[in-house]
Amino acid sequence: MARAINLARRGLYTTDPNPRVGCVLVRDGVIVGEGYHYRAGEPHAEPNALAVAGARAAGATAYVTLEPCCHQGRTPPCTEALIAAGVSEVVIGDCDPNPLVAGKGVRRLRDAGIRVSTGLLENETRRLNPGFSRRMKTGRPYVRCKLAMSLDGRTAMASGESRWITGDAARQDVQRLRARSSAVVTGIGTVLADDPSLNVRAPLSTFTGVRRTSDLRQPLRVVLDPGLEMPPRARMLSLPGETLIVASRGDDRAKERLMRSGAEVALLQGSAAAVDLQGLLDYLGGRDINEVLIEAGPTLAGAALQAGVVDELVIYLAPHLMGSEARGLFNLPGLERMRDRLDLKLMDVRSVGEDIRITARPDGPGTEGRGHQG
Ligand code: AOF
Ligand code: ZN
Repeated sequence: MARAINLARRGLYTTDPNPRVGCVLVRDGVIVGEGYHYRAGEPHAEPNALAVAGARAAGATAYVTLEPCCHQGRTPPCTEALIAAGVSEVVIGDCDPNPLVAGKGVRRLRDAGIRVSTGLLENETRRLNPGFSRRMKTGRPYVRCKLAMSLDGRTAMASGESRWITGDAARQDVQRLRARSSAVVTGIGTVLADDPSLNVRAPLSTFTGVRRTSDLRQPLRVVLDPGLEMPPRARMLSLPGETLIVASRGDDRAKERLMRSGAEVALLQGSAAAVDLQGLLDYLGGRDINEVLIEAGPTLAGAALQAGVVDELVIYLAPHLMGSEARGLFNLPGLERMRDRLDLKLMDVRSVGEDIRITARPDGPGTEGRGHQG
């Protein structure tokens, strides 16, 4: 199963909106075939592994990171392929949360006389697809919030200057976060201040497993722009990939101007100052968005954290001090007592080039029972 997980990871940047899945076929203690899902619309992990094994699949055990599908989607059901090949046992990591499959794949295999067990390396297999499982279970995406700060917790000088806080390696790491995400979300404040590109542009070698540059998808760029202030000449509008402007107030002329610049405009619930984040996640889930990356300033990052919509924080910590005039990481008004603090749980800490990357999840009141994917 560990091998199947490594295979599944080769689809990290390309399977979206499908899950990343790996499969290893073993007969008499020898691997006779292996495969993984590469792109939606192309074969799933199991048929790829079966094609390698050929006749040696008969009597083999299949280790699959996700419950084999039993429905006709863009591709035929994997359960039927495993049955036809004469596989005698299937060992599954995580159950498929897709209601078209959930549990039915296991049943179909058992009904055909195949021995089936589930839950092997379940946490690790589940971690492959935090967004896919969240969306299948709740209709909403999994949300990461990426931030870069100095050792004294600052993110921009008082002037707004912020390029660059972290070094090359950390910025390349952010490219990987973007490339695995279905959407990157920012606020109009960041667009007006920095005119960011929010695209995937690192060399192909940055993205393990991607075979051709054209297989790499540009995440949907989402700008939260309650009052529709987006400049039609913003840099991101001239780049490959789609840009979605989310407003809560409609001005037809501004809307038309933006649409002529190639943007899509959606009107969602919200006030003149902010788009409603819960509604935004429902909307993005409805568009098959699995993983969302928030790359924004302290206002949107703070609002997202306080609204309880952040599942994971990725914070790059750079070894310099920006001083007391510089701006902080989050706007979190209203915290006065120690008991008001927002607790975080550290999930991972590691060096990335000269910087340190901290992965954490909110662990405070109001975050229980939100089904974190660890
Ligand atoms: C598997 N093995 O490798 C994957 C599975 O439209 P399709 O045919 O690609 O089906 C997509 C659905 O199939 C997806 O929502 C998920 O439930 C399952 N993905 N299943 O047996 C795989 N990628
Ligand atoms: Zn399948």
